[in-house]
Amino acid sequence: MQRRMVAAAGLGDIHDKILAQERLTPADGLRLFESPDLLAVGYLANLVRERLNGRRAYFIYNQHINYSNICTNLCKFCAFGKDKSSDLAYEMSVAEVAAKVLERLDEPITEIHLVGGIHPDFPYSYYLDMLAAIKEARPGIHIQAFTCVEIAHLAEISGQSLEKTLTDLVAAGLGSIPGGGAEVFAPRIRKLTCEKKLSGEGWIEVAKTAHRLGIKSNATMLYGHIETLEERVEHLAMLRDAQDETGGFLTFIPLAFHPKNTELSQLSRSTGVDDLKNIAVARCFLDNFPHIKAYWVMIGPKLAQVALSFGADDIDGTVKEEIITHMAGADTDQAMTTSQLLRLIREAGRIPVERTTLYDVIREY
Ligand code: V47
Repeated sequence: MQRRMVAAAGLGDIHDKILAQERLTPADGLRLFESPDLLAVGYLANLVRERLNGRRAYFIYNQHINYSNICTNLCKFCAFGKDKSSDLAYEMSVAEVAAKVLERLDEPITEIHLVGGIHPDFPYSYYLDMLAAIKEARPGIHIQAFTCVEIAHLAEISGQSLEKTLTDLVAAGLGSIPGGGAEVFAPRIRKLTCEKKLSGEGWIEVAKTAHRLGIKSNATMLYGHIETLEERVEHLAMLRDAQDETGGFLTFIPLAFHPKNTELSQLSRSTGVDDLKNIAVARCFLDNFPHIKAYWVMIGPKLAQVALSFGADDIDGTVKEEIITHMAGADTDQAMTTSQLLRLIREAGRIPVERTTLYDVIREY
């Protein structure tokens, strides 16, 4: 029956490729994005998802800390970054960051997700001290910190190579790198929305350098603003090529653009169909990525739950104190409890698995 549904959607040849574990071309990726048949695309993605991850759905007990929103890039799609002179600008001292960690020592947090803007004045030592202070406050914790954009900035201010910078960061406590800052790699999009930001090639270079040093990282794509479907596929193809070279990416997270309080506030929010398509096409196209994450903060817990049958095998985590998306108008909660996550996953017919950052299993429920 499914075979007939996929054939009726004109995707029979892509179905055959997926069954044969044959790589999809960019033209195939584009056809999946263009297909009006969400269920057919979702069915294909679910085949890949279940082949790679069975019925498991991962989550993590994590804490987000955004050490400062002061940023020199001021990207048009971002409501978080502020000029130093803004009334809404803030920065945390190293002691304040450590205090945030100490506040929650009674919770079984396994990961700190630590990112911020491109600060004009913080010295290199601030970043190393911050990692060390977090480790001192909570020695067993895994710190997933600094997007590739921040790492390129740290290399610049330290006057060192990317390799040496990453080695310093790991020595101070860095465990892995989150997927932010990728946006859409196409130069056209970067020029129109984030001209000052590290280029797409630069982002990939930082990720690949980290991978060569044994540091794992994630990847994202910010969709639903002014990018074309071709540019989305191009972005995915660049990630797939990089992953072929290094194998260091853990998970891909499509990020739904939230327009409120941004310079693109005239745009509308993404639709549910587009949110699910981004998950599903990514799952079909990124055949060398072990995981695809439906970040509930961005698409809402209800759609993230449905996404677990459209290619996603991870729903992120407890999060707590999410700022970046909420500044841009997200109406989701700022945190979820383990029991809320378990309920979402179980009702989706999946097996909840609490994981570490590196996808080691802590507990299968
Ligand atoms: O880098 C900025 C994006 C990212 C908006 O690696 C926006 O596991 C939507 O990368 N609407 C930060 N998105 C979030 C991020 C992330 C989140 C959760 C898990 C992981 C992971 C990574 O959010 C930024 C930027 O790409 N962003 N502004 C906005 N208005």
